[in-house]
Amino acid sequence: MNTEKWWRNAVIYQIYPRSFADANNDGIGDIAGVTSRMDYLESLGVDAIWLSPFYPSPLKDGGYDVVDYRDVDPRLGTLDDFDELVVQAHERGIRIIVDIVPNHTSDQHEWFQEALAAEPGSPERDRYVFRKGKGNDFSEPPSNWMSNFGGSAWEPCGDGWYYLHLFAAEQPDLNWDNPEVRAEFLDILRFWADRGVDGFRIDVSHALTKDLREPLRDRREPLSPVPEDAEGNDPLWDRDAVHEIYREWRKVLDSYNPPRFAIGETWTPMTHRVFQYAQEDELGSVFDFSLLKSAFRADEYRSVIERTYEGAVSVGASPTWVLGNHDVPRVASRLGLDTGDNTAVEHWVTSNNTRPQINPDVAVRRARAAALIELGLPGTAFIYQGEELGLPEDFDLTEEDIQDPIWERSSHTFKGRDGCRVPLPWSADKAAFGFNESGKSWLLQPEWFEQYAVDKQGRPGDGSVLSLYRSALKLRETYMTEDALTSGIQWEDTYLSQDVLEWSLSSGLCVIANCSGTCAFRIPEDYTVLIASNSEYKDNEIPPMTTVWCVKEVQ
Ligand code: TEU
Ligand code: CA
Repeated sequence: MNTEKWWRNAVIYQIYPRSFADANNDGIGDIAGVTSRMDYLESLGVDAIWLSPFYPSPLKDGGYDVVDYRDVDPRLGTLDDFDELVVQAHERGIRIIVDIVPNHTSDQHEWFQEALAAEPGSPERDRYVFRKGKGNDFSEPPSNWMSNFGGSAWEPCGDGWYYLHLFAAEQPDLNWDNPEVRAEFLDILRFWADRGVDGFRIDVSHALTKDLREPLRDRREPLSPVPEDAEGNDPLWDRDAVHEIYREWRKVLDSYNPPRFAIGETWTPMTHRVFQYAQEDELGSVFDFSLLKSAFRADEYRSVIERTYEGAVSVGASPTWVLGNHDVPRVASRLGLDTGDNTAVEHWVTSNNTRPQINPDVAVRRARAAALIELGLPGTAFIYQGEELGLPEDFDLTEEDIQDPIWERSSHTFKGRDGCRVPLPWSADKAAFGFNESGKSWLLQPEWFEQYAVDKQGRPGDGSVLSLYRSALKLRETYMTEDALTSGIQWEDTYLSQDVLEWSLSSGLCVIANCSGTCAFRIPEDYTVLIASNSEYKDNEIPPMTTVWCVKEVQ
């Protein structure tokens, strides 16, 4: 048994700390707020929480611009608060994962400030990527590389020199060819592991190393974050050399008892290359966003599930499943986008700043059904805060409210990413819906958050999304065994319809998802239904857009 590898069938809950709970009433969620809600997390039944960055930061990218990797932002608390969080979580058997952002620092980081003040060619500048511009007056950027957030990836310093940033200009990229940078991050990992942290989520883990040989190579499609060379030779993304870094990290992570968990965020096409990050001597786990990107269709779900499972297992890892995070519109809206031919789900990334047309009833039914698909799969399942409440995306934020840099700098998603970062509703009748007691909130909550509040949900049998999640997580304790994970997903092709997805696990759990928008299907009498994604379910008939978990009677 893999008792050391606790994450193999774990449910990991993602917390965006600024928006979870605010203990000191200043309108910004904080570490003590997370600790204050530990009973809630325990009653939900999660195995671990992953905290998005809480480090000191000017918040030019929601905290993914770090000034000090070994401290807590004073607005979010102190290291003592963090230590207390670890104690409280561990007492309840909940593990803690922190976010490491190694591709770039904040421009306010001491190292970058030193680099700006230092001479070109100095050791201070060599921690980042500085290059002279092209042309007689150096007025052209050193290459055609583009930032993921729009515009050139090269920011001019004013003296003919430029620095590289694959995200916001306030997020200069580190130079991972520099041994000092490598040593620093090994030390940061030790700092948090020594404080009792159980694992790490690695931000843009496929970036880090770049091809910085002169002359710099232009990219064919400068903006695309998709590697243009499938075999590790893109100048920026998913280069072979990045794996050396993680082999070094793994030695540090394995020097702890138990070994520390790590998962790479590798937002790149799902090819065999992605799973290299999940090799045992590297990070050991990698995010797979295919389920999140999939249309709500049986055939598409089946092919992404097969690919994810096989890819992970081929390197000895456990598959990972995600329906949402702080970067994408919430699943309870996203799945209601395409009411027609059901193929337009990708639309949310290229929405050109037009308001998506959502059918809310379809969205919520599908989100419930998708939850039981996700949680019915063996492997590591992620829940993004608020998903367990069925919380939809807030598309009504005003220009003054929005803080996400994507909003100004690219047409990545409609209104950027803040619509999924609105502070959670805890109590329907309180100011700021119980996010704090002052009623202040760094992002205004819409009035309709009331109906999604935690205290409006979760009573056994109330048919709420929260009850659904709690029941599903409870059932996972019985059915998501190590044997179910290693024996694999047995697909049943034989009956019903092409709109129906059915698989079973060696533990006896059988999952049936009806992805049809209109037809109901009757399942045989010898199936006992344990849980259904919507409360209309009765008499072994699965309504449209519904998933059930069942067990077959033993003959
Ligand atoms: O995201 C990595 C990333 O590639 C994002 O640009 C992603 O493609 C996009 O948000 C999808 O809509 C990570 C963090 O999750 C994100 O919040 C940060 O902004 C980014 O890294 C830079 O640190
Ligand atoms: Ca606060």
